Amino acid sequence: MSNTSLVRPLFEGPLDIVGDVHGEIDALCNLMKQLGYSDDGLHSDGRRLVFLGDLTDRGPDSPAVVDLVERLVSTGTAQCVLGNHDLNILLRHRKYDNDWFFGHTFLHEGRIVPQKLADEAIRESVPRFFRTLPLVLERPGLRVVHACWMPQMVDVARQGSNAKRLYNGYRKLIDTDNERRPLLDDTDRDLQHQNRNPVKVLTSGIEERLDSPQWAGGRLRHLGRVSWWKDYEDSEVCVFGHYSLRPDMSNASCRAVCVDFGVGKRYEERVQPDFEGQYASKLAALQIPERRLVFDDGSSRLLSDYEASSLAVSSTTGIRQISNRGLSLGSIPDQTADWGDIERFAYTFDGYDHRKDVSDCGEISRRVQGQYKRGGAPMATVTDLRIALFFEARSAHHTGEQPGKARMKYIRAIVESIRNSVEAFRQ
Ligand SMILES: [Mn+2]
Repeated sequence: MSNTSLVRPLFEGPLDIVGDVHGEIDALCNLMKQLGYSDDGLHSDGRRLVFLGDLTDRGPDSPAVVDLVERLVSTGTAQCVLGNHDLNILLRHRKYDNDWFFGHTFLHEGRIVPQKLADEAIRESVPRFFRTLPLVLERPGLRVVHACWMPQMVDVARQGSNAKRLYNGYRKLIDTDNERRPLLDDTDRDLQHQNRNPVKVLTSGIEERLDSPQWAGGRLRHLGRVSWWKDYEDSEVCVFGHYSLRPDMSNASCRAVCVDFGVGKRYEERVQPDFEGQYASKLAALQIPERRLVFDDGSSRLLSDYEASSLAVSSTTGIRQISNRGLSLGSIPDQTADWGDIERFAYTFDGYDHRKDVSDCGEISRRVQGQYKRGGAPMATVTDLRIALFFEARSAHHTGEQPGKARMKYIRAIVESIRNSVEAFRQ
């Protein structure tokens, strides 16, 4: 039986999680090629595509993007969550940049934006596909949502199976509440509709009243987006889109990673007088477990160490990772712990994922050992201490022997130094 909840299981195995496409079919085809997918969305290494939603609007060919993604999803080679633009089409809400769906040309600052317009058949088929999309995908250690993870809202969505019905139900409820509170102004009412409706929160995030209104998306806005990821501290990594970052930026907090690098702004780039075919905006995919961002122009970069430490699963062992920031005293083995406990803890930080290669880890390990021999307590960064500990676990694994008495003394000294650092950090 197929799962119809709005919160569904995410694919297992290695993934390429693609940011907002916004009708940019060429960028999507290029990105799929860069990632090594066939036109049918198949990958020789068994990797799979996951789309973060916002497939449509702004770009030249929204129908082609929906067509492609629908084909991949229906054959089970890809998954996709619903974005706010997709939601608007599902609800048939006409917005500034979804004229194409209603068969009208898109005018931006007085200029026609070239777009494939929908006909009656497309106006039937696109919402029919969007109706089948979940709001959230999840697996142990990893979450996927278009805009914002908020546990209470995810719990509500878990009980629902129809995003349109859930949206309309909350819309009515909030309207009724607002009517009972005549002192609310329009901005208050908008805030209620944004922040209390689970479908709105998951697809477009939480918002707050702005001190001074700002012009965005063709209208004056009194609400601004809240950077919810700065307070996101769950151990599960959350991958999301929606926030249109500059490609050289990363807003990733400790455990939340945004994969939207503004390809939805290409229609504006194309009409710049000095435009010569080189886009500043990019379409990206986040590779899991590699933690590499791959862009449609073929460039790529690894998330920085700080971001990397947030990622869920070790690429060597598949064991769930705990970032330095996520270390609690309770998660660090105490003096009575045996090798088994310490080994388990050692594997919560994959040294190979944090350094270029094995010899790098060996170098760090030798440095930490040198300090231990000189002074008893190794003094190093928590990252280096954990790399040294990971190195011990790998050495024991390769020799097939548990560390001897002297070795255990050294290993316990590393663990104690980690504990001391975390304790000092907490004060
Ligand atoms: Mn969006």
